[in-house]
Amino acid sequence: KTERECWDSNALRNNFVVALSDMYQEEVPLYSTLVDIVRQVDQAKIGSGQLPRRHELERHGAIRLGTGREMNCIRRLFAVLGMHPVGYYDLSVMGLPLHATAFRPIDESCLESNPFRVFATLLRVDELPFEIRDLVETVLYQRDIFPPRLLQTLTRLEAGERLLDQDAIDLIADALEVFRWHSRSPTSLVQYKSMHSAHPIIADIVCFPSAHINHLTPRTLDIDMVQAEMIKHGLPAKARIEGPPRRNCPILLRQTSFQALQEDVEFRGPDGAFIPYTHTARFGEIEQRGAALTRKGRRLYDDLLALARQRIGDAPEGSPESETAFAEAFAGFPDTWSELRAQDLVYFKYTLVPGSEAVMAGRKAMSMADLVSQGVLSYEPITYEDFLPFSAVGIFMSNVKTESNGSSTRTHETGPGAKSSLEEVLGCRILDEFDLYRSMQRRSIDDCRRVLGLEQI
Ligand code: OOG
Ligand code: NI
Repeated sequence: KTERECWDSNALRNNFVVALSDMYQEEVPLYSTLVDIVRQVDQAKIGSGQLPRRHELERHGAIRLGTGREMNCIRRLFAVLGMHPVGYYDLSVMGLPLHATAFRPIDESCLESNPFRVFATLLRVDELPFEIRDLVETVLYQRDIFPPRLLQTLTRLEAGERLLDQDAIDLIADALEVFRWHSRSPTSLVQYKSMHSAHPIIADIVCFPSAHINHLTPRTLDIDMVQAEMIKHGLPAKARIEGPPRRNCPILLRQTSFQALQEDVEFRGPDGAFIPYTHTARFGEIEQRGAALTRKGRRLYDDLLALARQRIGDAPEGSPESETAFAEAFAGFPDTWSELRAQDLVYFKYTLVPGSEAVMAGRKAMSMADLVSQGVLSYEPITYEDFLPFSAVGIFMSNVKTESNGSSTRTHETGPGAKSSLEEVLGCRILDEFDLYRSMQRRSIDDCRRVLGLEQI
């Protein structure tokens, strides 16, 4: 991909995120409150310092789709915005056949420019119990959530046409339509109710005529402070922050949310007229991002999380017992950058310490350990750009009012077959997040090696 194209998609993504965030502030005023709280907390945190450049507009969103065609068109749209599917998430522990990927920029410079990501979940309709499948299919196959002009623009771009100014403006306007909330449902109240009682998420995915954004999440520098502020402002905050406990060296992702809102909606009644009802799905979330873990680090994280959960047992979420269990379990995860590096638990970006080349004195090879201990290279953790399936499930669950009788609950086929079926729907491979972090680290090492004139590090 050329520099120029990369710049274009960065500009498009940036404009799109601003427009989407504005739209969502109007749709969900509490999101606006949350953005204000985050801004105040982060400003207080850095004092007179400067926020990292990419931080100001950093957001992630989430959508839920009903058909393979929808997922495929979403992939095409996000490709134009410089966002590609990374990571496979199996969400079937929700008791529903759901799987997901995250669309995000992959190049370092694109991430730096605007790291917008969208978690996109697909309902695997074929795997639904047959009592509900027919209804779901009937409703889904009657809708088209994409404005025709948008699909035409995507086809033109894919054929190599360039985006002129008006095209870009139209593209962003049309893309917003895909994610806009509609309080009027084309579905009948009876249909809505039967889907809702099978599982509220089915009703949310199927009954509304868009891929409505269900939350938009700003990133904060201090999630504990934001959580405390949310409670102070009377927002219905989740009891516990998902992810690892607070640490010196932040890793992966910590997230919290406020509960979904009950919103006024309208469905068709028996005589075809609209009747007022309510629907609960959209919520607000915040996140704090830490370092990307290596596979080894991730295994340790997963083991400690399982250990904590086992110790917690039935203790309520957020209770002192459960917080202690978390803290004790995670004491097993090293908490200094040098130890995390020595044990190969985190990915790092290496840079040359200016003026340190003298140490080299014509050498052709030097180990990484020596280069670091002799002060030739310094390192900083690479930021985790992805999601955590357990947190995703926690967030999902905390926003579902389950009056569902669990009849749709059963186990679903998972594993490599499921991932390749999502790739087939997308029409492209899902990138592996570990590979991406590893090559970022490798590139930084190679750059240093070349400048130092070493054959090998
Ligand atoms: C997706 C939840 C996943 C996160 O931050 O982990 C997510 C959903 O509720 O549709 O956004
Ligand atoms: Ni989220």
